[in-house]
Amino acid sequence: MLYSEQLGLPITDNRRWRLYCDTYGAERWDYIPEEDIERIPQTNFVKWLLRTGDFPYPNPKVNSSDPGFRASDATYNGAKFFSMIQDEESGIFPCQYQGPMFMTIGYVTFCYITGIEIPEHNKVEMIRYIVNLSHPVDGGWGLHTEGASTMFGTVVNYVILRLLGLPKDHIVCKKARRVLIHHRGAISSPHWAKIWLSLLNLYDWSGVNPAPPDQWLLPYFLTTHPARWWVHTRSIYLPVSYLAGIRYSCKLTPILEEIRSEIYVEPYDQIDFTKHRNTTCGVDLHYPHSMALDILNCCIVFYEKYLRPTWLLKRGNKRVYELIEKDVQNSDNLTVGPVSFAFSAIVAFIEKGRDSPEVERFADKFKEILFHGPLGLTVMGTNGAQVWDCSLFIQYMFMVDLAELPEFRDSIVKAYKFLCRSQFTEECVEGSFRDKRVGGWPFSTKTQGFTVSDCTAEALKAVIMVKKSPAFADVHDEISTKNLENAIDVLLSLQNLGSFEYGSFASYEKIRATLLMEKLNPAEIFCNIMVEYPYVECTDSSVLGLQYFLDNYDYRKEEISHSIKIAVDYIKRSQQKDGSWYGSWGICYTYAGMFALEALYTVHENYENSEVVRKGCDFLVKRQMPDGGWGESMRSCELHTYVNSNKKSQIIQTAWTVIGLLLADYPDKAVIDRGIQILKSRQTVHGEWKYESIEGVFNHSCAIEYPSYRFLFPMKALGLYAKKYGENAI
Ligand code: LAN
Repeated sequence: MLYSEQLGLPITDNRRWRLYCDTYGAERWDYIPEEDIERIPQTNFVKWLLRTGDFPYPNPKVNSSDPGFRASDATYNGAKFFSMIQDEESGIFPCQYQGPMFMTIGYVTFCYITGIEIPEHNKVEMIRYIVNLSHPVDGGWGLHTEGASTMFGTVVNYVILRLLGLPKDHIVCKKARRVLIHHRGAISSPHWAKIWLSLLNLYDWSGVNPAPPDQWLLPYFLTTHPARWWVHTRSIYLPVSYLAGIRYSCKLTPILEEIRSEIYVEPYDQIDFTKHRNTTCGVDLHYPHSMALDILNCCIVFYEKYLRPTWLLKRGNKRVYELIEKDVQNSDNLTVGPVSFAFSAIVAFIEKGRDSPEVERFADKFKEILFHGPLGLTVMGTNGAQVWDCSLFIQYMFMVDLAELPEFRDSIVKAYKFLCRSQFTEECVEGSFRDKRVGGWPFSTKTQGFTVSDCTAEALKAVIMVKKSPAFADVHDEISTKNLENAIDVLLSLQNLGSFEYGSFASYEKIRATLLMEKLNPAEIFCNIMVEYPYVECTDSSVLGLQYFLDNYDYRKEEISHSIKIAVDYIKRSQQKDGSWYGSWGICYTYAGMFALEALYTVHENYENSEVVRKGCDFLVKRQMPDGGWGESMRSCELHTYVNSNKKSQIIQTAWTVIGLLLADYPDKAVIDRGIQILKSRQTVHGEWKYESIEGVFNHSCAIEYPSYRFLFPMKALGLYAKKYGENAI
């Protein structure tokens, strides 16, 4: 029983929720009137997700309890199940891309400040979500859904609950307050929480470390110029600098006054906020400030207080708003992610007013990042994972020889057409500090507008697979060869050529500034956010895409070969002494290990002929758990050392490892058999794999769910295994 149910909290009627996905993959939930329930049927995905009944469970090809049930049957059943939850209209695989517990505060703050009413059904479900994810022991909230309670998680979610109407004396609030007080109250919130609280007039800007808008007036050649920062960081600090510059706080209301009296240890009026710029609760402090940052902050505080003329601040903010407008244009309002989106929306409100079309548009676009699920409604980590999931689905279906079966044709065509529609066809507006993007692919949707290196490479490979298959001749023309060449141009332009990171790929852009900029990371809770970094997984995927193109087309052949060569050199260089690779976007060494081994397989390196592959496999094999599978904890990402999951293995890490070992041609089949056994035994009769544990991560500290992974990777592992061992497969 869910915690919200135990507490008797209100709940909406799940039969009334509908999810609409448009052709470009935007996902919007709607709560329809009761009388329309029969008239407007729920999609399979919604029936399955919300368990509202009559989900058409596929009949298994061979029943898993049957003694003759083999890995190939498990692959088939898995693929069958997964294709049942594809959205018929758009071809995407919708999912609640959740994990971070600091996204919803943006929506609630925006609505509170602007006075926009949150619909009652949203309120009810947002409260349910937060309550259901409170920590079972202390009642606080973590940085992410599976983390221990932190000040950041607890303070922002507490404020949300109170603003949404949960009374102060509710047991959930009482427990959360105990956590807050235990950690010295909201003065010890990390930087981002202090910003949200200041906007809500629950904290004073004098206690927030500075983010001056004037830095946007500096010349770009300076290595610290904000346009050289990682897209997420610059997109967030852009509107934040505006808000901090004018020290914006909303009007103080009775409810805010109440909250002020609840989240601090001492009375609000007696707090000297200037003393707490650097007060951060120990549990939040993953990455403490450098001395350089502290000194710099002192100088900026002095500058802002005594030196900066008002006209300069105004000019800075004017420039910032121009850039926000460009960001809005380039991303159909979404900006790169929900955090920057909410801050930008608040700036638009200040600039244009409540009734402006700009603010209306922001308010409307929130619907594309809010997602309902069995635990309730939340703002997701991005506006979805559409392109990424479709790319992996198509590829893996081909790799396991299922794509060309008539029963899967429709699914493949839909996902493929979605990818064809999602490639960028327009450049960003001039002067927005963005690279050429025509030909690239994003992680989520075309309208969001940000190229990601590995998403481009994986989508390119998926599209070519369909284009090369005679079974899909009728849809080959959905995308031209020229478009594929454009993708290659984008990909090649993204490769880093600096001496340290030579040959690698970062996430959205080339590395634009020295990695030493990290010394100025003000966020306290995240690592590696200031600039782009070389990522081994992004480099691996790029090798896959580039090599696949090279094998099938005749464009820029020499440059592509060279690019692959230096990328592979980077992959080898980034292997650690013990044979492992650190994973930045999945948990953790098993994820990066699989990607690296697949990239090396692509260039024909295997256990037999490559020392690097041998070490990579041996590292993973040593971590096999007594039950025969693999399981890694989020602690791996934080501690930078392999940490097993509690007690039993996980399907996700088992699948990742098995894929790596299979592609590396690891010689001991018995090791792989045991992993395969785990994947088979954890599958339901219908071909489903149930959620076990969170799969993804970012910035070393925050976990995020990839709901499609528990279908995609086991399918790939089982299918590759069945293909390789044929008669000898179990
Ligand atoms: C993502 C999600 C996808 C992910 C992959 C494509 C898997 C990866 O290989 C490259 C990086 C990328 C695109 C990525 C970057 C960071 C994101 C956008 C996220 C992990 C989802 C949420 C996260 C974003 C930074 C959250 C906002 C928080 C901040 C600390 C700025």
